[in-house]
Amino acid sequence: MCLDGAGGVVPGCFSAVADSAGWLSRGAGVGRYSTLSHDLKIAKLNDQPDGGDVPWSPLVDYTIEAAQLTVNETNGDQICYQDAGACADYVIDDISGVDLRYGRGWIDNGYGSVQTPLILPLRLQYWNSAGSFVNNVEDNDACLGTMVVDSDFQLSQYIGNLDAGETSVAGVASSAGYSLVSLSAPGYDASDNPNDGRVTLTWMLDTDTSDNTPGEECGEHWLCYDYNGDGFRENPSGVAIFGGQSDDRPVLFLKESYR
Ligand SMILES: [Ca+2]
Ligand SMILES: [Ca+2]
Ligand SMILES: [Ca+2]
Repeated sequence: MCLDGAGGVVPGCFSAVADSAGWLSRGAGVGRYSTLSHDLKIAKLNDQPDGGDVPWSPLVDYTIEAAQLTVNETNGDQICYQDAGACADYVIDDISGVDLRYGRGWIDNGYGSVQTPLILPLRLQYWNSAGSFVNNVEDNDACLGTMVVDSDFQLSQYIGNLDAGETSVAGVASSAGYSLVSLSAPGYDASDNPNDGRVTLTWMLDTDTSDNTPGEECGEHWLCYDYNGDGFRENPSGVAIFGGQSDDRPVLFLKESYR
């Protein structure tokens, strides 16, 4: 919703923060001004993507206002940054090279045997110009790509004979646009019954809910999404189902493979 459809940007889409700005030194004709910390945040204004959320590349101006750059010396002199003979804003114009996308994480549900590890694909997606979520193959776990690590996952909502501790995240393998999250085989309990049942795997993108909108499970992370359409965003999650298997009956499990 950042694009207004007329070449402009919707108010509230951008917010900028600059801290620790000030003069490092001033001398005869030369001043060094520093903004040590500054960031630009682009808000997801809507929980479901629309035509204004297609990939786009903004041109950004970075402005230090004239008032910040004006110094009143004790001897009455006034020093400022000048443009065309008058105190002026200092502007770095049309900064480009940023590609903005409306993203979400997506974990597929999976079904497998209690005897084998179960792999759930986690997709790093964005909303494309055709109005679909697609895997972001440029998010490839390299450089500034999204880091997917096993300690960020949580297992909860155990159902059936599958109990806490009977399966765990055994590993994560990341590729361009997706990761494969492997859950260990639950096996059998002490009575030799299969630990069959289901568990919810959640990618915990927002572990501090204190700064979220009330009712929102996941606030500021760009890959959170309103999966159930209730107006609040959640962490990505999927359900792993482990099936029991009788000894006298062949069972086939369908698996997807990725290359
Ligand atoms: Ca059990
Ligand atoms: Ca938060
Ligand atoms: Ca929701």
